[in-house]
Amino acid sequence: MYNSTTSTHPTFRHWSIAACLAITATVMPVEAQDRLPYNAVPGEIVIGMKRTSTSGETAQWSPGRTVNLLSLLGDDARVVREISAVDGIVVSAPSLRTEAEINDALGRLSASENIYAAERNHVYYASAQPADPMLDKMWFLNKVSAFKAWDKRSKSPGIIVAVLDTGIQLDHADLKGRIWTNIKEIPGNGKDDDGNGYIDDIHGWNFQENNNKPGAAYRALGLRGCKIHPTKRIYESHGTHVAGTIGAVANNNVGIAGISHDVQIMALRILGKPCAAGTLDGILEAVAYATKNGAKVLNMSFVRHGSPSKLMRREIEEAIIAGVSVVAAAGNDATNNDQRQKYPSGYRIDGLISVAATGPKDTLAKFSNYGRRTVDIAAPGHEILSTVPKGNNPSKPISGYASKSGTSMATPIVTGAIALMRAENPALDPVEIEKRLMRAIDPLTHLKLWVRAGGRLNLAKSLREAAKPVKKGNTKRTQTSGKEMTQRAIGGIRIDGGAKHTHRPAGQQIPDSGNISGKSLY
Ligand SMILES: [Ca+2]
Ligand SMILES: [Ca+2]
Ligand SMILES: [Ca+2]
Repeated sequence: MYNSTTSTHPTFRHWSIAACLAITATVMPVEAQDRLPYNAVPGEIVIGMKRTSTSGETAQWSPGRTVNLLSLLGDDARVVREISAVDGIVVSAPSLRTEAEINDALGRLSASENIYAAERNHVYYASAQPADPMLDKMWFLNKVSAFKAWDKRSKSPGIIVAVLDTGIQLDHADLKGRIWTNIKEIPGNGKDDDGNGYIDDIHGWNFQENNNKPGAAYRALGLRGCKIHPTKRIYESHGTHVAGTIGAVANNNVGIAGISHDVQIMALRILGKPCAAGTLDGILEAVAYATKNGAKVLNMSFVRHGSPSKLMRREIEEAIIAGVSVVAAAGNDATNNDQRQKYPSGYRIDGLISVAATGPKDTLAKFSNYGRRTVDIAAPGHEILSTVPKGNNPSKPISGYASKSGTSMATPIVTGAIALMRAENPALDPVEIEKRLMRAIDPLTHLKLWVRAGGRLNLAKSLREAAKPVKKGNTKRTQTSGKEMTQRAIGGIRIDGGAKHTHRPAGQQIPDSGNISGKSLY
């Protein structure tokens, strides 16, 4: 703090009392979850002098000139404090009220020969509060205690997350540097350099069209009944939306922040035209590809009603045995999955986590499927803001944002949480990850009826659970474990012990009766 008796700078001496008072008023702790109601301190201007010597100590700012300069800011302008390290001062100018008045004064100050710059006193936040302008609209971050979690860990740069979905806009401004790159493959030489069976697979693979372009396709607009619009075309957006929720770049002053601020997203395009559908063959190949090429989490925001696939079950089991966590959407039919199975979320395999969706009031979203035995956990899935490709240029999409609702949107929130957990404690296998994730929920009475965990994801608690050391040989069932399956011989995988039917009780309030915008695709 400025002290008038020891200052070597006579210019500031007579403003010292005002400086002390003002400092008391402006220096305040910024809680991690709070934001100030302004982005610059009202009425405050920071003035920095030009450097006139290499030491930077000698500001050629005479007292007379100072008075003249400050008079530009009004009669009641006063120095709030000195920033001696940069030969500068903070000035309060309460009479400058409008944006135009402030800009005019800043312009005239900056034109002065001795002043290097005059600027608004902008507010910055601790890194756990990312500087992404759309953060205020991401209601679900507070709900899952993301800000608290990010104080502990916000990045998982070594973790590869495979997104099995539509294509992803690989050059989206908020996904820059977050798309996995296969460093063992030389791009564009027509050879399978790493011998993994895929030629020039740099960021993943397009299993829909069997090529190395897993970007978001510009395709005919889908209509009801999987018909397509005769002329109108659109970028597919589901995969980009999922990818952004998992790992959009934080602190880049653009758009949103992903659950993990640094992660590698492997783009595996298994869904596509005509109605954002995929087929078993592509999914099997994609699961195998992800497993062989280092993924630690698979995001499966898609679903099929009806009979299970033995092939897919085996592929998922093998992925989990190889150390890959699998996260799958429960589906959006508002039905009981214990009675009417959906896959892949319905495979009752430890290490595969099926996800229901909740809304801002922490109640089950009205579209969400549920099942006390076959749906594991709930996470926010209503009006989730994330990245999407936009525009009408078929060769270059615009980086956009949109809100979508669905268990497809809840699933990547859990996936992002698992990426952070796996970075926090690399010793955890998928079975252990699931146990700890289920244990770390916020218990909610009404969700006991709908999901096995009886609650909603809590990111901060999940990270705390993840940090605990692994107890060797601990096979005790967790309190929330209700899969009641027999242990298989290998890898902690359990097989289905038979589903007990549960019904949505009559009179139970159906939550989130507000408008659900965006398409609930799966
Ligand atoms: Ca290859
Ligand atoms: Ca190659
Ligand atoms: Ca961002």
